[in-house]
Amino acid sequence: MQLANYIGGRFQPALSGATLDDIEPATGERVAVVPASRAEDVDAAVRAARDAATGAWGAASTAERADLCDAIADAIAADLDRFADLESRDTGKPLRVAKTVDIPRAIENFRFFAGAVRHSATEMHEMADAINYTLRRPLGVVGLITPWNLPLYLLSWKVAPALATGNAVVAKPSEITPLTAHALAETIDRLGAPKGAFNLVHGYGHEVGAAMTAHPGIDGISFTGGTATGKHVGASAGATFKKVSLELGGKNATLVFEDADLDRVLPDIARASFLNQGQICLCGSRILVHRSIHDRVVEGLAAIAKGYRIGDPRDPDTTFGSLTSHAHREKVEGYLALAVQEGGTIVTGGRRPQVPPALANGAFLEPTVITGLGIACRTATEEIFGPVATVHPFDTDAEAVAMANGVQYGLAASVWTRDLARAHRVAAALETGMVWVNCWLKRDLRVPFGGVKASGVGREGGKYSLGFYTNDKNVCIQL
Ligand code: TXE
Repeated sequence: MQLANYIGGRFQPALSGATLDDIEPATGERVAVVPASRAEDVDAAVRAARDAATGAWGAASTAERADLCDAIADAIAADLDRFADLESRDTGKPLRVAKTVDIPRAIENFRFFAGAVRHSATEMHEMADAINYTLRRPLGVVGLITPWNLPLYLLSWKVAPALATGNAVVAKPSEITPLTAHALAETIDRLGAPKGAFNLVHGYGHEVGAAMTAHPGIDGISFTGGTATGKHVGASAGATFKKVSLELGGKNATLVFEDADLDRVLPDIARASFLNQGQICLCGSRILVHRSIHDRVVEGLAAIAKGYRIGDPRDPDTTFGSLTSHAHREKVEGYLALAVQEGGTIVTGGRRPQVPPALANGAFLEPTVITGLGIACRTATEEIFGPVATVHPFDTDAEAVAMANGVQYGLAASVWTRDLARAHRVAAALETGMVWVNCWLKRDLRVPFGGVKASGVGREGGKYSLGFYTNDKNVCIQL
């Protein structure tokens, strides 16, 4: 496949002609040649976006914008199999996960924000001798920078509210997983959206991403990615007074209390560790377990981890695919070596699995459970972002909360208990943006999504996204 940038309604190569290779991680083979764009391409996209924002797209009504989002949702739904196939090839995730999680969520994101703007209202504040009303205006041109773990799922989580609120978009997907972003551009093009409303610039983060965050013509940046990159993005966007939303890494605790119904919840706890090969910012990679049930939880998790069917992501029976890239697998393997140095015991996993010859060059790694590590060691506190869970015993609720909070991150946590009072108490004490009780990754798109501490700044979802992509303007009228 030969991918192109999409700028001002035209598909085009990088202005320099440079390209980069997109590798299928399950086979190690090239799937696409992608523009390796530079600042000049970003500049062209920003100009096209600005023209749209001040032209036909800026003049579109709320209903027209919502209709476009609904039409995008319908078009992706009609093409679900192709989108899922592209996502699976690009990321190494099982096709069934792409079909049942990633692409359905992308569809839902467009539908949800179409409905959200159709039904949103602004406020009026009455005084004795005056009234105030609030106008809500799009920021103008927004830059959306997204990662490789849930490519279309996360891109659509930003594109949908950005377009629905009337912004023109310059999007940059991860250079590792550009396929579904390209398919989205083709879809939007086919639907005849106003030129420049949606622009796509492919390329490396340090070139395209950095040019976007520094560009004076971009009014807001929404970024999802690693915490180290997020620091650069925040600093650069701050220097040009852009509105910024940062959804960064996590090292999320799974707190399992002695009264949890283990037979029922262990599969969910394992899913929280290993879904998408553990490459979700919300994954529960630090499992804190009451000492009285520690061994049962470890045995149960290990049994589930061993039961995954690792292999060809396209095989409908596969439940565990490859990591997203070979470089990423090396990073994760580095943490496995570190875990052993730090005194950990690998209870299960930790190796490259046996796979069919066609996948011999794939970036596969077994789901791994580690015990015996100190709670403050690097393996237990740094984001690994792979299929690696460490298990740690605790004796009291207070100790569990202190252990959960003892990391620089603060994205999410899950609490597993049948004691409702304990659930409320612990949820309130956790330093995170989100807490799940007896569930994980249950998502209502209206609720605030985001983290505290090094996990980010700002919230996405429902009215929070509508707020981010707009500026409120108060008008005060003397009666
Ligand atoms: O992500 P990056 P990487 C974590 C995870 C992972 C680590 C590094 O721990 O191992 O981050 O992953 C673009 N200015 N997460 O290096 O770099 C980049 O091109 C502007 C957690 O792959 O954060 C891509 O489009 N943009 C996470 C996007 O940023 C830049 C998901 C994310 O890539 C840039 C992914 C720059 N200077 C990784 N440099 C989550 N929160 O879900 C890169 N980019």
